[in-house]
Amino acid sequence: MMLPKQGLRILVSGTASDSHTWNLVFLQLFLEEQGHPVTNLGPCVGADLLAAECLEHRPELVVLSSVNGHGYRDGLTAVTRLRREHTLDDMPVVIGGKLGVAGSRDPEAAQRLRSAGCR
Ligand code: B12
Repeated sequence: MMLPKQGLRILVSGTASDSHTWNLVFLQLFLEEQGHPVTNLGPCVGADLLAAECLEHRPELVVLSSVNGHGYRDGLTAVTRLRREHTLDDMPVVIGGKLGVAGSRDPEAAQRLRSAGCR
């Protein structure tokens, strides 16, 4: 894929219940190394704060990261809240890390996240 010269303006964020930070730092450094300017909101970001920051920064991509095992539940709440902001309809939201505690992929959970507005 050809990237725009300036890269994408990316907002990286932890999820509401997740206090882990190195995942966020790693993602920020990795994305910056690829040429993308990154705003990192840090850990424990609730859905309303995330929406407010997205309205202010207007990122071209939101990267949600969770590793504490509540990524599915927190992510669903976050993306559902973001999709209430119709001026952000074009803003892609992705989520990754560890979305549950089972240690295996859950295709149904992934599908529910996509249906709620993740890509
Ligand atoms: C360090 C650590 C902590 C530190 C965090 C310090 C800090 N400031 O961040 C402390 C001690 C505070 C901590 C606390 C807890 N932890 Co902890 N922690 C870890 C540990 C050992 C390392 C995590 C880390 O920093 N990794 C380094 C980063 C760079 O890698 P990463 O986190 O894996 O992130 C990468 C990938 O996940 C991926 N990724 C992440 N997000 C995204 C997003 C996208 C879109 C993509 C593509 C990729 C991606 O890319 C990242 C970079 O490579 C892991 C175990 C392990 N070895 O992974 C447990 C672990 C994550 N912790 C765990 C748990 C349960 C907790 C607690 C809930 C424990 C408790 N009962 O209190 C609390 C969290 C409380 C909360 N409210 O969130 C569990 C999670 C279980 C699960 N998901 O199934 C783990 C896996 C340990 C375990 N095996 O049980 N923890």
